Amino acid sequence: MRREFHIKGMHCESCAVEIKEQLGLTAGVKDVDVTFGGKTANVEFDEGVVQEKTLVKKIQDLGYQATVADEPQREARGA
Ligand SMILES: [Cu+2]
Repeated sequence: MRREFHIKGMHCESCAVEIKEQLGLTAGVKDVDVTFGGKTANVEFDEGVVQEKTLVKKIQDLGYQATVADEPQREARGA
């Protein structure tokens, strides 16, 4: 599944890079895109391996506030 997370506390582009790297190292995460300007992380992950709350905690552990965006992103691709 793919979920968007709102992130607070990023103060520069390297914050976004750090979050992207750390989420990318998390088991079950397939793809991560973090935008500093948009204050979001868009994460594709295997929900059988890792859960949203785990991803939120990962981001929090890095020193940022994270919440799951209310609207799940709908993907055209199947599965
Ligand atoms: Cu920074």
